[in-house]
Amino acid sequence: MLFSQPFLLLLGAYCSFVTASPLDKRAAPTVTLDTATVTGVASGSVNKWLGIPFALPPTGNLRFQLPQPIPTYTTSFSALAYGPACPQQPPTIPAPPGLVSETVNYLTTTIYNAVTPSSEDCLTVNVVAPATATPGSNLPVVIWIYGGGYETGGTSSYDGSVIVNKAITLNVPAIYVSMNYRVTAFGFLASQEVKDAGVGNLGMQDQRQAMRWVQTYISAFGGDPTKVTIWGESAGAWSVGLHMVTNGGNPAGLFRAAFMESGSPIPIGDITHGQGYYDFLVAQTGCTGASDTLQCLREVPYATLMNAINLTPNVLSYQSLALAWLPRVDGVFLTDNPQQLVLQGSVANVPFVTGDCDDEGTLFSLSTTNITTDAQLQTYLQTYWFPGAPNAAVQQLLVDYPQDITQGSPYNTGILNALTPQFKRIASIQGDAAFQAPRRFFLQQRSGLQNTWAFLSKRLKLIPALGSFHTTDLLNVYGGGDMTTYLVRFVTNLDPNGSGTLAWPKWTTSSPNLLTFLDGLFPQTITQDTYRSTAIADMINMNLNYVR
Ligand SMILES: *[C@@H]1O[C@H](CO)[C@@H](O)[C@H](O)[C@H]1NC(C)=O
Ligand SMILES: CC(=O)N[C@H]1CO[C@H](CO)[C@@H](O)[C@@H]1O
Repeated sequence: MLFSQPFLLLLGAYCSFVTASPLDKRAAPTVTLDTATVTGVASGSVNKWLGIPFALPPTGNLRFQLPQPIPTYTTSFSALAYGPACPQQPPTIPAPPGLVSETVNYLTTTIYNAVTPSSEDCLTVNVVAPATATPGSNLPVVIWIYGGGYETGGTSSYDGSVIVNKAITLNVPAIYVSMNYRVTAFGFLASQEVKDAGVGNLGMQDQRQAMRWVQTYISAFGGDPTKVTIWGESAGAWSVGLHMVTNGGNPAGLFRAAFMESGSPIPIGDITHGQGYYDFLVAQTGCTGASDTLQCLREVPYATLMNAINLTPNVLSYQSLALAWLPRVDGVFLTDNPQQLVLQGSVANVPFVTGDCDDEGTLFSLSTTNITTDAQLQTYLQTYWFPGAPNAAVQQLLVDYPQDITQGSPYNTGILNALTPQFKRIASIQGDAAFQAPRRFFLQQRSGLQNTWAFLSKRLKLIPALGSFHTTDLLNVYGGGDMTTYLVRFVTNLDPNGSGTLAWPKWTTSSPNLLTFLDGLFPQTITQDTYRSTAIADMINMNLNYVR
């Protein structure tokens, strides 16, 4: 076994679900929403309401339509179990030679697999509150947005009671809300037709609708709608970044703080850049020649549509994070490339935290191990990452990220983990392109204008080939670790600091501090966000200039 016992225990803690103790004799909690009584589950120190619909089912003629609010709740119901996840596009897990089977098993059994069960009728929220909360408690609220590359993910994978229990223990009680949102083509269909119909970025609109639901209903659970933090990981953190830049940077009262784990505002091109995938679905589902192809796609059977979607690239296929399905500039939710919006100052003026894992790119580079030469890598970057970039610009990146396994990712692992001679180099490029460069860019643009904190997780560095890979910080925050402490304090006080934890100074241009999580005897330290400075500066410019 290459994995340590604590690592497996951490995984177990992450993957298991906390259920009500048999000793729990409290009566089932209820809340009143409009004229309906909603019954939840009493579980230790918390109450949970699971699977509450927050929009009409996006099925039938509401497929590929904006989420429709539920006018009023008039019929009482029980909210005892998570609703199904939205339709999932399962990733194809690559298993290049040299990858140890434990790693492959981890990837296939956890978050990188599709969440089940799933259904098109999936728009539900979950609320976890301290058992003592009542209407009028006015507790801060944290809204969780899951990741999964905008192609998978569901709320049932994340146990919010870990967060609420930590908040109770630290005497900063808070309420946790999570929402399902549509992913893959159901949430991010993109084309001229979609733009003309005004139905772009539906997954983002679902999130937004759930945020409006919180405004209307969270006080019934004991929450304060003026004290909402939005929080997400991976595609969920990218989503938080997009909520910060939409609507001219006006948060519209929906949130007062933001917490991003592996994600910041990313470079995104026009919605018509998705036309090829749209046309592919039209062709695969027999909609070619229809007078209204969008309406035709609404009417094709679910299985037919799903089979077609599953033929499109996923987050772990060759093009990896150059995603087929993702938010795009639709003129409505996004009026411009999010990074241009940042430059224009279209940013919610709220305190935020943004952080990364050290080795963000390793996982996404398992599918490109057949790239073995500089020329192939240049073609790959010009084809998928930076279309239109001149040769000289891409060649500069290859200088910035040299073919030297000791400089690649997993970082600081010397000659180890080189699955192929180019693997660590590609991992470094992809991790910076999608995560670290957008994070540093966002902080450079916004620090001094609003309170900004940043972190870097170097934990679990010894995982073969992957190092401190994308999602490893989830084990900390959903394992009730030190990051959970910082999170709940931030949600409550708009400052992650407090007694008993290492002081986390703000990120500023003169002192770009990173709270750095480490393995070993000294679990945290403060480091400076100055590594790979030339390479990341060039990457920031590539992201701004050549948008997919
Ligand atoms: C690597 O394999 C993929 C298919 O998985 C293929 O599309 C791609 O062209 C190959 N790349 C190289 C450089 O051979
Ligand atoms: C609430 C709190 O303790 N905030 C502290 C967080 O850490 C910074 C930097 O050390 C202090 O300046 C804050 O007072």
